[in-house]
Amino acid sequence: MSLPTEPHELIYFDFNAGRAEAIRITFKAIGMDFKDVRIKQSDFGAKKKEGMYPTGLPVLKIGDTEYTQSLAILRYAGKLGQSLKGAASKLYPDDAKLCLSIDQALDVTQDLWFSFPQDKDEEAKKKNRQEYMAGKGKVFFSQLDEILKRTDGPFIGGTDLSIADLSVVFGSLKVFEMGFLDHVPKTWVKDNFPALSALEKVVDEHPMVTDYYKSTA
Ligand SMILES: N[C@@H](CCC(=O)N[C@@H](CS)C(=O)NCC(=O)O)C(=O)O
Repeated sequence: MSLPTEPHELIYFDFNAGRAEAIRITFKAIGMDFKDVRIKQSDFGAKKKEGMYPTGLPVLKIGDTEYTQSLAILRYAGKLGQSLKGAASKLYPDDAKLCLSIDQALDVTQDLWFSFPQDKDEEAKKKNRQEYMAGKGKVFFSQLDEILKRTDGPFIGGTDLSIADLSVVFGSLKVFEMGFLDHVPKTWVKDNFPALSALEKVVDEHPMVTDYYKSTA
């Protein structure tokens, strides 16, 4: 199967983490031509008021059709790579059991963010985030840690980098580490789940990731 030739446009915020970064890296790794559209946070509110992006970003436009849901888009990118040769073919492997762990990790992160406290009141936000990270949030991280430790590693699927590693690292770990989350220490993951921090290091050093950042420098 060859890669699609219809124009692909991936729309997200202008930062190198969050829900679209794993998709950007996967598209690059499989050689998929796409337009990387980055919206400034300050412009987003006006676009929402116009009725755009009602369920948030990222959005993948293929031709005139808009697709939402970051993990569906990420799996699409991973599946496109399956027919290629080498490491790109293993990003979303054709192996049901391996994909059970990969998909489990992806869905755990979706639950983590779905429940993450977002109160307008700063005191309530602080209290709820601290409680969350000591309770349910920690349970989600424990699940990720357990999934990672199912194999001898270094990746979630064992020896090969997958879309789950990219998503866990860029969609979750970096978001903590970059200090986007008020009232949660940047070092929270490192302090509580060193194995996940070690995953971040091997992902950062993987040629697919370093090649991607070289290409965008
Ligand atoms: N389940 C959706 C959630 C999308 C989502 O909430 N995106 C955030 C950014 S990471 C957003 O756009 N929030 C602003 C909004 O929804 O208006 C997905 O995974 O794509």
